[in-house]
Amino acid sequence: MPPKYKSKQAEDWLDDNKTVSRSNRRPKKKAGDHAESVSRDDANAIVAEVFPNQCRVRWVETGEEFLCPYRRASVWGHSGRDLRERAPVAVGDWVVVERVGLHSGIVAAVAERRNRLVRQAPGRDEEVVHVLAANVDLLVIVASADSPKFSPGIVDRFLIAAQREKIQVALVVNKIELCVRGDQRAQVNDQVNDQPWEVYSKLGLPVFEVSAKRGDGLEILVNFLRQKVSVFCGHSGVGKTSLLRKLVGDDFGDVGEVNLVTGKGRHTTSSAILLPAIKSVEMSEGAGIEPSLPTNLIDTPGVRAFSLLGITQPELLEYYPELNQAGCQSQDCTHLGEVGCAATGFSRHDSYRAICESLV
Ligand SMILES: Nc1nc2c(ncn2[C@@H]2O[C@H](COP(=O)(O)OP(=O)(O)O)[C@@H](O)[C@H]2O)c(=O)[nH]1
Ligand SMILES: [Mg+2]
Ligand SMILES: [Zn+2]
Repeated sequence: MPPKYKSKQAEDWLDDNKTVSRSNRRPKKKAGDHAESVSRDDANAIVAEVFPNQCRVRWVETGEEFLCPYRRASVWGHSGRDLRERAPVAVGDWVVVERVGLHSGIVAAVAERRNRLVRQAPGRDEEVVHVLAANVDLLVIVASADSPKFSPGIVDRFLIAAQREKIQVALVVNKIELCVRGDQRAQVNDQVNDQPWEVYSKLGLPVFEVSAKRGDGLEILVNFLRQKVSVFCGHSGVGKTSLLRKLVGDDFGDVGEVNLVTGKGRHTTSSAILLPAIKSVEMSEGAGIEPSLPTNLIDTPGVRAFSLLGITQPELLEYYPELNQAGCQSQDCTHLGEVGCAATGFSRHDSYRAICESLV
């Protein structure tokens, strides 16, 4: 049964008024009220997409997918976390599905999570969060070399959020074919400037320069993604979906526009979606080793940033080690306009200042 949407206008059902009021009526959790978490080994399916009151799950054994409702009472609050989550399951959650008939079932329990990527739910009070994805191995921050111009600000927001959750990060710079190569720049400028993303390699991040359009760098990237669960994030228009199409193969429909199960238009602009696993046959080609884990990729349309809730200015500064090593006059320089600050002019200084200002 396809998901039914009550409001055509609501771009994001998770944020519409009906959902808000419904969840407000949810009885407050009492101590000991949490549903029991199960172990990951007991789970038999993974959540691929979340809808109101139901989700698309992928059966681990067969890879078969179907929509199933979740029993709110048994899955809600399973994690016993500090912040309220606006949906009881998230993409990437391992779940126990009780089969009902051949092609349906009910989510009866959710396994304990390893980690989660969280954004603040728009239009909701501060304590309600949207878990965009759970149990991820890698956050792939996608940016473009040009169109839109490379922006450290958005990269840093994703980077810091992932590092706080101890999730490994990689930076993918797409549309590399639009970029003037170093030797050509030298002719124009008489001086080779660093690309604005080179600071991230210096910080120890794996950086991949690719072109979804021409195919440059995709083989190296897919090798890196092998057997991991990776979430692709970044500014809209940088080419996430185009890249994922190339990596997974073209047969998965219009991600971000069309629901894979129903073929109907998606009514959400900000929910994650787990793509079909990259087939092990393709993955093992040439390598000669049969991988034991599938390569799972998650697309995120319309997510601008993750929540940096609770981060303080000194903590933020820890993510900018190069500013602290700039050689400012004062050892305790916050790099926010002090006399004798040497950090101005660093490529990530503006991004640091902007995030700082948004914390106040
Ligand atoms: N020149 C160039 N354009 C690209 C490349 N990859 C994607 N695009 C274009 O960038 C636009 C946005 O791509 P899309 O995949 O929808 O971006 P998303 O919003 O990040 O998912 C589309 O017009 C793509 O054709 C690339 O490698 N080079
Ligand atoms: Mg997209
Ligand atoms: Zn300074």
